[in-house]
Amino acid sequence: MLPTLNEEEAIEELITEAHIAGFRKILVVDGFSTDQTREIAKKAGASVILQDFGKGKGCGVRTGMREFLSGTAELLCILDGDGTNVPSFLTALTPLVNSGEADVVLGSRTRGPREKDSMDLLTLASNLTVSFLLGMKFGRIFTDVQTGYWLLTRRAVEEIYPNIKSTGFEIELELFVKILKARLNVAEVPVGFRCRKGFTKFSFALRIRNLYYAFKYLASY
Ligand SMILES: Nc1nc2c(ncn2[C@@H]2O[C@H](COP(=O)(O)OP(=O)(O)O)[C@@H](O)[C@H]2O)c(=O)[nH]1
Ligand SMILES: [Mg+2]
Repeated sequence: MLPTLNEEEAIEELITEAHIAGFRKILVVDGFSTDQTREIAKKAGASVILQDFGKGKGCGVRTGMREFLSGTAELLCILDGDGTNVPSFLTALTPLVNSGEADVVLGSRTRGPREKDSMDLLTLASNLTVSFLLGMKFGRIFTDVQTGYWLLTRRAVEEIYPNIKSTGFEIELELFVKILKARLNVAEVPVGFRCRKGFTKFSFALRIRNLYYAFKYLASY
């Protein structure tokens, strides 16, 4: 699943990469882009749906999870649709779930090879800090809980989907805490991270909003 909002510069190449990496079904869940994202994604061979529940990335991810649950696939992969995430890193992780070692795999961008200037120092520091503090709540060390790279088994999606309420960028924080609270087996593996195409939708105001959620989850779990 690729959540998208105005990603016409990135989406075609990303879908091609995902096909090459071996993804069988590519679902773009679009947040009412005003550019050519949906048209380009369809032409590139993806299934494209519009998100429900309202505005924001969280609504997109929830719509994608619901769509996944209505089908028969065993594994759900989530990747950002902006060209920063490299699909082949996720397909390389499937043995971890196929062997039963993990129900959920997170791709850690802070531990993996990062293209120069793909993540500024402040974002890197805040990702590491929030990950460390939230991980400690569950007695584990994590390095990138706000990652866009997720691999989930059907069992994991079935378990957490009914409890996921996020509308915006706090979705990753919520996925993380609910997955750990459900005592699913979680593995974290380094993944590559590239410079974005187009422009970020994670504005300063939305960053502050996410900080609020980080404190909220730190206080309540
Ligand atoms: N479906 C959907 N996707 C969104 C929305 N907002 C952002 N995204 C996607 O979520 C991913 C992460 O957003 P991005 O702008 O790259 O944030 P950043 O990675 O934190 O800078 C990208 O693939 C965006 O296109 C939204 O409202 N709906
Ligand atoms: Mg991004």
